Amino acid sequence: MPTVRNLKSKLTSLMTIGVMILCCTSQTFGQVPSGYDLWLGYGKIENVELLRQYEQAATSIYFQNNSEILEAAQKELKRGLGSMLDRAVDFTDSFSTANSMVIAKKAGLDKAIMKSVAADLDRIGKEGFVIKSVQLKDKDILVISANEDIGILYGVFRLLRFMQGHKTLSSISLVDAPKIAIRMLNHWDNLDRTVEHGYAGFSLWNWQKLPEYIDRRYIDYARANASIGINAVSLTNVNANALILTPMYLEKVRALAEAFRPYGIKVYLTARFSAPIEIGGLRSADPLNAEVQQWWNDKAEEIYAQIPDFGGFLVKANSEGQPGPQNYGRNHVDGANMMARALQPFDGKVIWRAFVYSEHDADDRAKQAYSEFVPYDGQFMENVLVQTKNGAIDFQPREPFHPMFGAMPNTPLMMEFQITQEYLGFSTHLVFLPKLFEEVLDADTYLKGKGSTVAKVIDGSLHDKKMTGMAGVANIGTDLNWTGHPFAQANWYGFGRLAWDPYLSSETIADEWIRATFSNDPKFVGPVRKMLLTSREAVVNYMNPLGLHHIFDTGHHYGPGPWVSELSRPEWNPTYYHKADEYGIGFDRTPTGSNATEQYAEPLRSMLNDPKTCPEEYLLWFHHLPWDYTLRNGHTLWDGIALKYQEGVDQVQDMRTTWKNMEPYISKAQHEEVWMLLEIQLKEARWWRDACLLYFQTYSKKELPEGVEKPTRTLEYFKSLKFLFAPGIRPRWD
Ligand code: GCV
Repeated sequence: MPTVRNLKSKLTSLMTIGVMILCCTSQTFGQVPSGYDLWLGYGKIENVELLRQYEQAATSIYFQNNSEILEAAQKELKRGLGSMLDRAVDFTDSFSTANSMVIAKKAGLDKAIMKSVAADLDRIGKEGFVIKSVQLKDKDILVISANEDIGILYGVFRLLRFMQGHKTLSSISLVDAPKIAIRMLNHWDNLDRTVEHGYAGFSLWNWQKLPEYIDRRYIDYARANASIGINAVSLTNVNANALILTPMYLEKVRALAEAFRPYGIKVYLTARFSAPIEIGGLRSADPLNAEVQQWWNDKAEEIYAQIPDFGGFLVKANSEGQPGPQNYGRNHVDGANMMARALQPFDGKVIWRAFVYSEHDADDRAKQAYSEFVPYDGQFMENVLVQTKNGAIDFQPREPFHPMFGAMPNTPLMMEFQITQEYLGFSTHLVFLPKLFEEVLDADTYLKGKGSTVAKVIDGSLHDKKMTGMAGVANIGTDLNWTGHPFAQANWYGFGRLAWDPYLSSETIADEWIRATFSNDPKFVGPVRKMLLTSREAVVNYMNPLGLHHIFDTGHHYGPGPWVSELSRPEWNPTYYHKADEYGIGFDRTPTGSNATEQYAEPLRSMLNDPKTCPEEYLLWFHHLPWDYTLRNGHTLWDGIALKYQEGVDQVQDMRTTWKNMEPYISKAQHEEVWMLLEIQLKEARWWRDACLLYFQTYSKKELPEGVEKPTRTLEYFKSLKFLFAPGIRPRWD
């Protein structure tokens, strides 16, 4: 049996070898060193006219710096401008009319400047900023101002991005503030540094070297987050280990919190419900037991003594075998409120996850979270947010929005997106997720009439809520480029941008990211933007077209497994979800089936209930239909499914063609890296198409329509594939 020490040293040597390989070979193969910079590479400005303009703005920069956040902002400006202008940049701390740029909080602004920005400052709250070209004594001065330090930091990052996008500064006027309060990354990082469903190496958190050793990456991670407005991170897996709450780990958490604080980021931890037993020596974790309550009160006090701005607890309880209040005959309100009471004196939050389903409940899994949580609306304490996945099953390539959104008007509902690509081809497939996020946020719940979008639930405007949040399950690890696939950086970036403003378009986000990361050349930006924007539909087509879902291979979710039917829990089997038989395919969630549609408001409910009005992208999510059912384009359902799978493969081919043509605009190494990944993506898209069609064909008994390539392998071959060591699941060392 491997010992813990054994395991640690194996991990360390594997990582060292990994880094060595990457460093030695990255010029020709694998990850490209410049990928480390993310979207903060600040490439030199070559355009003479722009350069002159930016130079002019940077001639004399008044920067009022008197806090660690402002220090971070100033350093970033120095770094960003220095790199883009290719010269050292200095600051002055004495204001004069000779300044070309003025960066100061409201309280430190010159009266004349103040006049020009006062009204803006009044409407941007604590985290917003103003960037404006202001005329002073016939001279244009670029002003960045805010009410608080953090607004200045966000403003600096925005100005730099503005320049990275090669935009002109003349008459610039940007006034912006986040629309969501808690903008958070959820790391599913284990204490042994494996990452559940992580595909970019090991966990960033080097628990063994903390608290003394502050890895440079912690700072760069914080910079990247702050640049897109992320202000909260939960460090540990929701499948939690209670040890993180012990003194030995808390001092390490404190060191991370201190590293992140200058970037406006609060640290949260996942709290294992049974911690009072596991590390507290109690015999129970019953939330109504006075000793248990006292244990959590004391724990909160202990944490805040070390980390005064600690964010709070993220909790997965009574879900997939995790302990929770139901183990003691109590409910989610009892559990969440017990922790909320402990955190309340310190302004801490409880983020209680609604990802629950039970094998003992024969009802449709898609209905269970709603049934379990909606009756508790209004009963949670004020510092509790209920975190709900975007869809009712589990981060599928496409899901209808979760019906809980909008259905709990008296409870803050926090969105949980998954940035790591558990069901989207891992970090090997190029899939631009802001397109998926945007689709969910734009979806209309109709709960308060037309236009009651999910975005309005999340930003609190639908039910007038101040406490709001959006979380993304991080796709970040120790890989040189952080996210495995260089384009997966766009998903981290895009998540942050949408958490800041859930109304941003995926097109804007793609455009910003491409320019900041690669190039401003229109011959590159245009085609690559188009490639990003179609990539999500491609993955839906070659994995789960027309509303099919959860037909992934078991546990690791790598590749297709529609045939899997013998797992112990019914709702873990793909056959539970597609229900293919000789008659047809799909899950009947209308009143003739599970009636999950009743959880949606009218007129959406009726629209979904009728296959003729149900959007076709959700058809088999809500309906079980015959193989010869006629789709809107006139194809039979069987032909339509087959053609969609083919379309997905063709779209990946197109992505490759696009990328091939991009060779002149980026480095050879950058090009090669993505090219190799697209090759794998194409291979795996074909695998999905062939395996699924061969399997479903055993029921449809129909030929593949014209235009669909014939599989070159048998169904038995695909079924025989086993992936004991697929990434994202805990490695086995024996
Ligand atoms: C962290 C899915 C994943 C699990 C994950 C769970 C969750 O079921 O496969 O690995 O657990 O979601 O979100 O809690």
